[in-house]
Amino acid sequence: MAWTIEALSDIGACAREAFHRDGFVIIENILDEDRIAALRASFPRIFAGDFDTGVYPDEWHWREGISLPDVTRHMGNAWKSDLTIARLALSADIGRAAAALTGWPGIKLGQDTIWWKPPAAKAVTLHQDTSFLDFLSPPRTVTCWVTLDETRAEAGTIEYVPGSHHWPLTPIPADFHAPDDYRANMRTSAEAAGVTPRPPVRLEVPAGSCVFHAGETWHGSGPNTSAEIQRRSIGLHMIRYDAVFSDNPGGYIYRRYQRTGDPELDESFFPILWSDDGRRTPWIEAYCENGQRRAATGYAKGGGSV
Ligand SMILES: O=C(O)CCC(=O)C(=O)O
Repeated sequence: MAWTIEALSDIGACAREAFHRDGFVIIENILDEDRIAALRASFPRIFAGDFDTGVYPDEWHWREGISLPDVTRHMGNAWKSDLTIARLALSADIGRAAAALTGWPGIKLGQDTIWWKPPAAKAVTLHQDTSFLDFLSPPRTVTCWVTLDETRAEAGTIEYVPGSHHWPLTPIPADFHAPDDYRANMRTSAEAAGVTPRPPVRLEVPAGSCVFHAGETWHGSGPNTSAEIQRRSIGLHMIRYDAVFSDNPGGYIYRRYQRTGDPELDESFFPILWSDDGRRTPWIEAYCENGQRRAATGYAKGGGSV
């Protein structure tokens, strides 16, 4: 089964207000020790190419013995490869919380991202996720970023510029990994918009916490300057369940899954996590157990399988 996450079952007005005011909201302690340990155990396995399902993730940056030791390790759509990650990434409660914060009627998983920033690993440039989504209509996303270590400023935690979700959208950054100055694009954008950016908030929370951020919010992370703190996290990028492919070019992962002449984002690749009309992709629960996506006959109400 995908995980039930009690701490996310009731998103209140305060959380919604913070999300819309600042562009992000922090919710601490959503995962217990066993789940944190299980997810951490997946990291060395998947980066070594040991996949539960035998299926490669959609993106795989960093391999032992081949890649530079000081860049942030990064993988996209590891839920297709690792069933522990799938149990988190396909949780109905994460989808429901995303819907409660955004006001969207239903939520699909667009992609997960696995982030592993060991000591001495370099920065991830500040950016807006929505810049990458021109190929979707509407081009909107919301992210749940889950911590697997206690996050610390000096260990390259994620950081947010409060209120920056109201700034104009900028193009995809050219220097995503290991930029010379990871805040430079953000400052240039603020200047162009005629705003003085508020100081970035560096997230310092216990392992097993999460932060939801709007796709328009400027965020990224500095270098891990600590001697021995690992920074492992999982970002779940979600989209509206009624989003379709636009006619604009691009979409280097998502577009691979477009059927010819059909703008729909097929649930086989973009499962519905939760919707206010009771739709949830039926194969999710069985997939989380046995790694098989079998055709099912109908929608499961409230997150069960049929
Ligand atoms: O973990 C990081 O350093 C960056 C995370 C990020 O950009 C995201 O999940 O959208």
